[in-house]
Amino acid sequence: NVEAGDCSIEVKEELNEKAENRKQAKGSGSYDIGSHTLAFPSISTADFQFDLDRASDIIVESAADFLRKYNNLRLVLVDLSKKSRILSLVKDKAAKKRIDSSRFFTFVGDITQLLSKGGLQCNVIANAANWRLKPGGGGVNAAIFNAGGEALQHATKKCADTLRPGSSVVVSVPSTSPLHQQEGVTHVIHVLGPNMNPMRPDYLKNDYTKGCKILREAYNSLFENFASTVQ
Ligand code: AR6
Repeated sequence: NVEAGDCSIEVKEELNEKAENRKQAKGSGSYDIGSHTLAFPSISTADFQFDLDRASDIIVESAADFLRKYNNLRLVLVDLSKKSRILSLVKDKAAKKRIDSSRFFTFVGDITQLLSKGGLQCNVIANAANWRLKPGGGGVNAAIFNAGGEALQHATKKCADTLRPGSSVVVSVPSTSPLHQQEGVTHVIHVLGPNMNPMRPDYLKNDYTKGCKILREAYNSLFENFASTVQ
């Protein structure tokens, strides 16, 4: 577990003891649902062109493993449109696996406006980033950096310069950021997924053996880093 000020990279330690403490906190009435909820987009399935069916299997399996390990944390997969195919695939597969829908569900909305527009409190959100952690570029990355403003850009730069595929980095969102002030977002976790788009760096040439392995690593890293934000 590497901690560097307001950043933490690749948490690997067992956090079961902390999970136990959180369970007790819940009982004592100090439970804050927002800080126990991660909202995340489907990593790699738009600009990075990863196959939706394979991605939905990985999302559901990774989420199920995570929920078994941490029993008071919530995960929410977000996409912009009611017609989102990844949302319906994940919803169906999660239902078939009988995953508790109060702890893992899908949500239609802009991940940067979940509280103000959707009434959904999620203090931690994930970003489908690029390897340079550069703002802009479209997709959810542009939306999150726009909403976070310069404060988020600076905080991100302090944490890391680059990401390798399959890894993630937690950034504490400064209280001066509109994302913090208006949406109550305290942490953004930047994640780099596998790339199946020939026009983007680290193109995997349709190698889904590698691609699936990297996507699993990306979600594991994201979810463990989320757990590490809940002390
Ligand atoms: N709120 C919620 N979900 C969104 C939003 C939003 N505001 N915007 C997009 N999505 P993508 P990738 C969904 O392309 O495939 C960037 O340019 C979208 O519908 O953002 O991992 C980076 O800089 C899809 O389901 O990420 C990288 O270079 C999901 O978010 C590259 O794209 C991910 O779509 C990463 O590509």
